[in-house]
Amino acid sequence: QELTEAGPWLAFDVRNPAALEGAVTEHQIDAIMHLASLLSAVAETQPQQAWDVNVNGLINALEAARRHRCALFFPSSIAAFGPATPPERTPQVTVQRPTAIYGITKVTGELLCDYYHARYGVDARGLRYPGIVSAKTLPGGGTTDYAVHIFRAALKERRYECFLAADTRLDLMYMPDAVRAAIELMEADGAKLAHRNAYNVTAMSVTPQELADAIACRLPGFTISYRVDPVRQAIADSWPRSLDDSAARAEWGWRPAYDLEAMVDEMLRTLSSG
Ligand code: VAH
Repeated sequence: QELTEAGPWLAFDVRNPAALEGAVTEHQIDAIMHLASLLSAVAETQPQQAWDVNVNGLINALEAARRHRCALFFPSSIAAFGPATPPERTPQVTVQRPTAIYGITKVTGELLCDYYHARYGVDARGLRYPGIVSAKTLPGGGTTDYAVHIFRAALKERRYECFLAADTRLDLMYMPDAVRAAIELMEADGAKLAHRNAYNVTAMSVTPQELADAIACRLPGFTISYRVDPVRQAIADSWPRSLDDSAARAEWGWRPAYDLEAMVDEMLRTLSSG
């Protein structure tokens, strides 16, 4: 409800090019923040639909941006890397051979955004986000969803059963940092963006056990248990354990504001206040 009261809104399917273009012209859109996507775990249950939504939806947005001279933001992901990628301090430019369909759509998206920039001059820019943790919205079908569910379970039941193994190290970012990163990238001087599609960005590299320990420090008695989901564990194991985001820091001044401790404090405070 908070979102629908925040301003004008329209519901349509991104696979419908006419509907997407109509929204752009009706509201004189000058920048498309194209976030529509099936996430990693749910995409594995329907890979053809994931391609349709994630790639054909993006092409529709890029075409609208081309025809109406809009800028475009595209959220790539650490999922755009795969098992052959160096997993520690993953470089900005390195091997990208993801093995999950979600990551394949993200690499494809990065290449399409670069193509539309080079071929048509579309001001397309992107970020390779880590797992994003939000107090405002429940996640849907992602491999890093545990990092959101754990907070609500801790407050409600003082326990959480995690679908990833205790030592599964992944990059995470608190939602306010993720939103600010997109805005700062879109407002940056385009002439300085050597890696515009898409920048590694991160805020912390965390395991489920480390996140649980940080919560337990604030909620005495909270316990975590593990029942590993082999599908999501295989996806997580194919991703980097930590990103090198030095290119984003150098080219447009990226700096995260929330580390693990600050995120846990604010997530618990926000969810406790209802
Ligand atoms: C997912 N939350 O889990 C997304 C994200 C890095 C993970 O892309 O699929």
